[in-house]
Amino acid sequence: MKDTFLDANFPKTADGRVYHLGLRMGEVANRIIAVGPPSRAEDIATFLDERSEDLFRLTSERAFLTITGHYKGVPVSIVSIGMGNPNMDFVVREVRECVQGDMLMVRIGSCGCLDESLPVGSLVVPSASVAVNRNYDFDFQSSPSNDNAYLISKPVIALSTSNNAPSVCPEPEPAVEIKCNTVNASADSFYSSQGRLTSFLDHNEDLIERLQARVPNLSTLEMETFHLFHLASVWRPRPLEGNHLTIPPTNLPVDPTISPRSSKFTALPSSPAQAKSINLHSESAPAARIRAAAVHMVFANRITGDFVTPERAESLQKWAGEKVLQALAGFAVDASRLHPEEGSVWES
Ligand code: R1P
Ligand code: URA
Repeated sequence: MKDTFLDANFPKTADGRVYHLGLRMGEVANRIIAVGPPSRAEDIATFLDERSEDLFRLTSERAFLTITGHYKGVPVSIVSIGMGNPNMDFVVREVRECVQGDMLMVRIGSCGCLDESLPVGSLVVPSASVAVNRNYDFDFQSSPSNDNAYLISKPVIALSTSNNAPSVCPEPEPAVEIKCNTVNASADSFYSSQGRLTSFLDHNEDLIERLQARVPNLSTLEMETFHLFHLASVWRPRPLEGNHLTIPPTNLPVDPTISPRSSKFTALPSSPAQAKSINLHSESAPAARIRAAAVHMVFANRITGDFVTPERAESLQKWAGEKVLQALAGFAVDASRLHPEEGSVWES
């Protein structure tokens, strides 16, 4: 860590960069695709309007990658978040601090599928998700039964399925089988909490059957969607002192690697005159909100035991990426609910 951070509650550099993603206001757009690996982010970024070398790219010290550009003229960001609910937590909370107005976040992630009829290489669009967590109070060393070894939460719904939010369920095409309106389970591990058997005392031999019995319409298992849906449902705009957040003008060194280096992208406020006072919570505007959705790519079918080929995985993530970009860009959001273009990295 090379930077000086100012506030233990929500650490930021003097020029407003958040601790783990390295972003600041104006570098991430209201419409966001969240993916696991950086290669998926780069694959999807090939559909953006800009030439690759002209896109805003920021890699944080913690390896979160943010790419910001336009899709058919609409500002979008693609964020590579790594794996698991803790990483999703960093992303949702820190992006939220860096963008004014609504946040529309769609996760495109791989999953294991519990529906035998859906082959690897299919897409699933869940409308709800439950959390599956290892119960650390359970006696893993000597319990004779598996009861309560895993905690299964009640479902939280995707905000895409209600209230004028973007539909990310694409029209069916012969090339890709798609199933919508299923239920997902987000586990706190790839192995034990998804019922995979290894050499550890996990008490999970019957976990998949238990999940299927407990959760109607359960279709996919992965590791981030529940937390995205949950945070979207519990976020409320926080009144700030004086209703304004002022980004101080500093040129302090920061850790993130930002490209392109020489363009306007690195020139966010650099003189006192350019320092912006952003009105985060105007009383006249309806409260900002987070809308969340997920598209799951079936990489593993847990019933048949099949696993996707690398070629199919790559073509599927590009196909899904383009469909989600279309859905996000096509979803109308009033300009008053969007981050101001002026001073942003997507300013034309
Ligand atoms: C496990 O292999 C990872 O793959 C899935 C899981 O949620 C977990 O992050 O998602 P991604 O393909 O988006 O990483
Ligand atoms: N990602 C997961 O979390 N589980 C799978 O089975 C495949 C991808």
